[in-house]
Amino acid sequence: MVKLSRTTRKIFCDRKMFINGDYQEKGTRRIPVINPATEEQINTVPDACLEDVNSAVECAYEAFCNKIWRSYTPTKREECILQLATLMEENKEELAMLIVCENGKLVKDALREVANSIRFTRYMAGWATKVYGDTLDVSLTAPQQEFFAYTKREPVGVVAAIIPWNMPLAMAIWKIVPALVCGCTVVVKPSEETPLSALRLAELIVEAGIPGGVVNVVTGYGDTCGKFLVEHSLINKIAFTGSTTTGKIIGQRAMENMTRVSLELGGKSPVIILDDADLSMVDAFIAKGIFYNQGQICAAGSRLYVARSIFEETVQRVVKIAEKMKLGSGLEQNVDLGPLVSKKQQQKVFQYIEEAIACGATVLSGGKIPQGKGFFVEPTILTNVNHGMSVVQEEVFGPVLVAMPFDDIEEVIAKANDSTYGLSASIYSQNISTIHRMIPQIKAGTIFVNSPVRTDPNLPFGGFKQSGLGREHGSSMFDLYTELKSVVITY
Ligand code: TXE
Repeated sequence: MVKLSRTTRKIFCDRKMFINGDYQEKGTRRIPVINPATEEQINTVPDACLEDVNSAVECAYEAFCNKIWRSYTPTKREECILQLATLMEENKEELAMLIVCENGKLVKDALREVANSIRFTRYMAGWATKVYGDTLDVSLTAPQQEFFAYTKREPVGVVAAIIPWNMPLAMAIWKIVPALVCGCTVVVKPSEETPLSALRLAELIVEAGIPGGVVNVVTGYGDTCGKFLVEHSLINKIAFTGSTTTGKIIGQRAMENMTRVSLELGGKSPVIILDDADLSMVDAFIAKGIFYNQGQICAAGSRLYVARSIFEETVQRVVKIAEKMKLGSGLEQNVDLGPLVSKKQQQKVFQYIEEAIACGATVLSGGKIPQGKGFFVEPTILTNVNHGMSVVQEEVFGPVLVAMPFDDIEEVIAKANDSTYGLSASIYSQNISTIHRMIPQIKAGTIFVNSPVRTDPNLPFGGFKQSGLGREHGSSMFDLYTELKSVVITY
């Protein structure tokens, strides 16, 4: 068992929200935070009321209007953000422990999430000194006049960052840091399941020299706290990651105030193994692509298509990996798969498995909820599935892989695209010509060749089709957190 360090006390004490650089709570109701491995309540956070949300938004608005943060030179902003990365580094064990306790993931994965968040923060900090516009030739004409035209980027304003529970720290960082780089102020609403790491992050943000009120955290449910935020007239931009269903509701509401919105939504990503693939690592890559983080990853490789000639062999190799996986608390050593985040998620995932079995799917491994405490689901591989089944079409968001054989490339491209989603895809082959021919035909925001899908701070990330709107990361983030102003000087 990994030892809980001195951070234990902090994890188990009840929290308030973090507004205007201080702890605040106006409402009276609280939300329990449950450890998914033990089903025990570890603490509570406020269930924000309208007054709490208004207060956070007004503080963020005030912090935007008084221009304190925007008055920091780009270099100073960069320094503060780099300092945040340093503080995260210094507190990485505590942050990881919070993630494990609220989300259930393995300690090594939580440490990796923290490390990736630090890397992302350091990368993004550099953009603070590189916000740029263009000079443009225009074809305007007027007697005796000449024109000088240019564009400049201005911060979009107050950002509402609404984030999910699967990567509680990374998702907060992916939204807060680019917004800060661009000079925006932020109200973050973490998932009601996993509010602890975002609250701790807010403290580190102030410690890093970013003025109070620039980043605020409200805790609460989606249909109250989230809704109040989305509908608030002082919010200029909503940055959301979560389900496609909720994303559509948010998108529709955002349009009522013409609030800018970016949506990073669900996925049902295909993994395509051609018959000339190098099979030496492919089984491990397939397993990692679906079982990492218990499958609770929007870009999880959840639909496996293998050329018929190598189908049996490849799938059996993945089954062997799944069968050897040890389930347990994220805090235990040598555990491969932790619990899902909540009972609700466990039940949702299990329903997909049961429904698939009832419709004729064959279970090659797993398929059950193990006895005992914790929201576990066995790593599950299903075959003999029909392409119309919900387990093939819908985002299960759990450790469930559906494996299907294919006979030719046209067929597998059509199947890969037979989805309402278009977040990511993996192709495994050694034929560079085939790969290049397939890439433009697959409708996905990110394609990895001979690797599971990963993210990189410099690599734009977002989806085609119902997987979302907009691209996070890299310089694409300027389109999310700035308004582009065109200026023409007549002389
Ligand atoms: O997601 P929601 P949930 C998928 C995954 C999962 C399913 C349900 O398939 O099984 O969604 O999970 C807030 N206005 N993903 O219910 O509802 C909510 O409080 C404003 C995929 O947790 O999308 C939380 O902070 N906000 C996904 C956030 O939205 C609202 C990651 C996400 O919640 C709201 C998570 C509303 N009306 C789940 N309703 C991915 N693709 O990464 C909810 N929220």
